[in-house]
Formats: sequence, C-alpha cells, structure tokens
Amino acid sequence: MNLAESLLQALKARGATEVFGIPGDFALPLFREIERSALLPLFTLSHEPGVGFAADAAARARGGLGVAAVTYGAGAINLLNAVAGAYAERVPLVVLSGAPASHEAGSGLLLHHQVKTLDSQWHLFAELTVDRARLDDPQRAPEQIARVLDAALARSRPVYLEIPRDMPARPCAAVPMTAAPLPDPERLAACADELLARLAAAARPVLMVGVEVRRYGLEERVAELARRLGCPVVTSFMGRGLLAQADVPLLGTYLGLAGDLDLSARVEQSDGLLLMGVIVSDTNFAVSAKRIDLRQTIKVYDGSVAMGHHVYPGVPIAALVDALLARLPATAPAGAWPRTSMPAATPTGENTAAPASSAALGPADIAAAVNALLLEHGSMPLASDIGDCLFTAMDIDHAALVAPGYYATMGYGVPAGLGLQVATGQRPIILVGDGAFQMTGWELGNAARCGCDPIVLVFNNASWEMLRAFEPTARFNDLGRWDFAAMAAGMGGDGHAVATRADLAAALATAHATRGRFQLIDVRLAPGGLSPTLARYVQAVKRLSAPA
Ligand code: S1T
Ligand code: MG
Repeated sequence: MNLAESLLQALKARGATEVFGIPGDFALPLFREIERSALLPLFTLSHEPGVGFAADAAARARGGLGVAAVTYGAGAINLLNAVAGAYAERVPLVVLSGAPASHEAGSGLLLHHQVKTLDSQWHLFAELTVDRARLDDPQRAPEQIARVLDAALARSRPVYLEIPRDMPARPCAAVPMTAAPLPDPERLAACADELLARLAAAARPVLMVGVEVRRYGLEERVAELARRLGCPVVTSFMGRGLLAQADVPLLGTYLGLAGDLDLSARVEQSDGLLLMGVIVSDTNFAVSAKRIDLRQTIKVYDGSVAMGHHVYPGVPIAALVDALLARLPATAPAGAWPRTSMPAATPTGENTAAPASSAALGPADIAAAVNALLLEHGSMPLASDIGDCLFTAMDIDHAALVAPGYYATMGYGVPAGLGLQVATGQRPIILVGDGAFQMTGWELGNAARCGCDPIVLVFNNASWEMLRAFEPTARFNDLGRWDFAAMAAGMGGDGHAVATRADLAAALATAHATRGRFQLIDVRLAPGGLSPTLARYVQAVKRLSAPA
C-alpha cells in the first residue's frame, strides 16, 4: 500500500464516497494515485469554490466526510471561502492539497504559487480547520491521518492535509481507526438528570433541533426523544428539513417575526426551550419579537451542554441523546410529562393552490409550484443558494435541504446540488438566484459527466434583490436580464424560460419527466417582488434595527 492508498482507505472508512477536485502540477502525483487506485471515484469540476461546495454538500447530505482535493497555492487558496463556510456551518470537510516536496523547498528559488513563505497556505488553513498535518514522512503518516480525520468527524468541522508531491506513491502502512474518547459517565449522568428535571419543571417545553442533529446522524434518535418527551418540536432556520420524514409533533421552522407567528410565540414563550444542536446565530434568532433569554434555555452544542448558569463541557450530543433516551420510558406514562398534544404538520396543499394563470410570477409561485410537484411525485431533496431562493425554500413543505443559511455565501446552490446527487444518488431541485448563478452556475456543464441531472430553478429577477430590499434606491443592485435558459443547451442541459404560472407548472412537469440531462428553468420574476418570508424578514430587521 502507498500513502495515497492508505489515505483513501481511511477516508472511505470514515464515510467518504468520492473525491471532488481540480489538479495542478503539485497535486498531479496525488490525482494519479486517486485515479489509478480507484478506491474512491474522482469528480473534477471547473472552479475550486464549486469543488468545495460540492464536497461540503456531499458530507451534509449523506453524513461522513466530504473530500476536496486541490493543488498548492492558486488552487487551495481559491477554496478558502468554501472551507470557511464548512467551518461556520459544522461540516466535516477534508481538504487534500498538493505541495512542493521538501527538497524543492531547499532550492533557494521562489516556487510558483508561493505567496509569502511556503507556509503561508498552512497558516491560512489553520484559521479555518480544527486539525491539520503535512504528510512528509510515510512512517508518521498513518497516525497523523487518523488523528486529523477523526478530529473532523468528532468536531464536525473541516481539516487540512498537505501532501508534498514526492509522497503519494511512497510505501505506507494502513491508517488505524481510533475510538472516540467516552465522556465522563458521572458528568453525563448529572447533565442528563438536570436536563430532564428542568424540562419536567417547565410548563411549556419546546424542542428546537439544529444542524448538529444531522451532522452527527442523530435524526432517528432525536425523533424518538421528541416522541418520548411529547413536547412540540420546531427546527431552526439552519435546521430546516430536519425530521422532515419523521413521525414527530413537528410544528415547522422558527423564523421569529419572519415566520409563522403562532409558532414563534410558542418558542419565545417557552419556559423550557431545549436547543438541540442549534447554531445560536443572528439568522436563527435576530428577528425574534421577544428576545429569547438564552440563559433560560438549555443549549446542547459543540460538545457541551449549558443550562441556566451550569455548563457541562465534554458532553457530545450523541452521548447526551443516548443518556436521555435511557432515562425516558418508551411510552411516557400519562401525566409524567407536560404533553402538549400538537398535531404533526402535514402537507396541507395550502401552498400549492395557486391556479395556473397568466399573472406575473413572484417567488411565492415557485414555492407553490414545487409543492404541487412534490405532492404529486414524492419528495425530492433541495439544494439552495442564499438570496430570496432560501426564504422561498421555507415555504416548500417537507423536503430535505442543504443551504448556507448562516455563513450565507453565494455560489453554493448549483455545486451543492451536484455534490448531493453524486453522494446520495437522489435527484435534487436546486434553488438559485441570478446573481448567485452568475458565480458558479457554470458548474452545471459538468453535470452529465458527474452523472447528475438536477432540476435547477433560477430566480431571475435581474437583480441582487435581497440587497435592494435593504437599499431600495441604489442602482448598483441591477444585474440586467441574462438569458440563462438559452445557455443551458451549450452546457449539455435543457433550458426553459418561464414568465407565467402556467409556463412554470408545464416546465416543471417536463423537467421532472426528463431524466439524464439537467433541466434549467429560468424563472423570469417580476422585478421588486419578494417572497412573503423575505418581505417579513426585511421588515423585522428594519424595525428592530431602527433607533428606539
Ligand atoms: N458575495 C458572496 C460570495 N456572498 C454574499 N452573500 C454576498 C456577496 C452579499 C450578498 C447577499 S445577498 C446578495 C449579495 C450580493 C444578492 C443575491 O443576489 P441573487 O443571487 O440574484 O439573489 P436575490 O436576487 O434573490 O437576492 C447577502 C446575504 O449578504
Ligand atoms: Mg437576483
């Protein structure tokens, strides 16, 4: 076995099912070994941001590690924004970067792609990763690889491996599996007991689930926990799509003033709000009508549990969920818990009712049309960019979702959709603004080669509309009307330009029925139109930020 092979085996053993990448001379030996060994399939894309977003979405959608392989300097540094997003949103993304060989570093010449020093790149990635190693010694490599990859999984954050170009074919031993350290059993027990006592004492407990539940593969166990607790469940903004298929009293997504006001009131008035793996950020909480006093909540996040003024460090979410389940009877005895009987939200068809007509299109029509499609043909996963498309996704019922809801980088949607389909085999619906499509939409040209045929809905409002909502008089938010539908054929897909509800419904039906080629629906939106959720969000932000 050589170093590249033991690395690839170790990635595979930790859930990776493919490598996304773009080679370069410092990475050619690594790519050669990836292709030759055929341990994991390699999917090359056009631009490193796309590589990073695809690998990120692959990890989010299937669990386990995502892998992005790039060359030193221009390639790796082009990937930084995607790695930053993965760090912020808790994705175990592994960066494999080629690098100069040790003997080259001693040549006295500046090497191409070098920035300030040969270590500049290492320092940049140090800020964005939880562990890293330079694999310049085949003896030490197995232990380094194990440590770094296991850190990515344990902490659900990115890591960085630098592979000098003389290393990939060097003989190397297999990478060991390391067992995750167990939490202190007494601390875990005390934490679980206190948590349940607080919930039992609450008159209005609510469980809010966030991204960690997905990242640590806990959806089923948390659904069981919700059933046993019998308290209402909501998702955070970032957690939208979680428990979509589970049989739990799921009320919907908490969006503060931007969302369902009854649901928001339940969350804000809860005296036992359990935040299970929720990123406590402004996108999740800034637009609350009544500021949630976070000291009164129970926060399970990033390996620790905080409630009131007590903090239990070193309690991973998975261990906590197991400890809670062990303490709760499979069926809660009547009266043991303040069971608020809440019917689970079911797709009501309420958002699907828009009759096909010739009226101008708004974002809400896209949600209605997608809901109608999913109701008829069954659920499909969504990959969304940032922009009004993500707010529109909040009105699409019961579909799994990958989106950069907190870090909010544009350019995520299209490559994420490819990553999702490669990793799970499921055909996605991609929601993307025209501005974001201009950044990374061209990755669709790689769809056929990657075996992908997503349905892409471009919210074409000729504008950076979300920015216009905050800066209505500026002219710099105008983008002009690009004909994205016409570009699809040149990239190997089919384009459909639609301007009415009737066109949209027909194009979606055709797109759904056509497999094997990506389907781009270029939705010509009336300028100035916002989804109802974004309109409420903007109003709330303006109101809350206005001087008192
Ligand atoms: N650059 C990148 C990489 N990410 C960003 N989020 C931004 C800039 C700032 C930004 C937004 S929203 C937005 C920009 C430029 C406009 C998006 O335009 P488009 O994709 O057409 O969607 P829509 O017209 O629906 O707004 C954020 C959130 O800061
Ligand atoms: Mg736009």
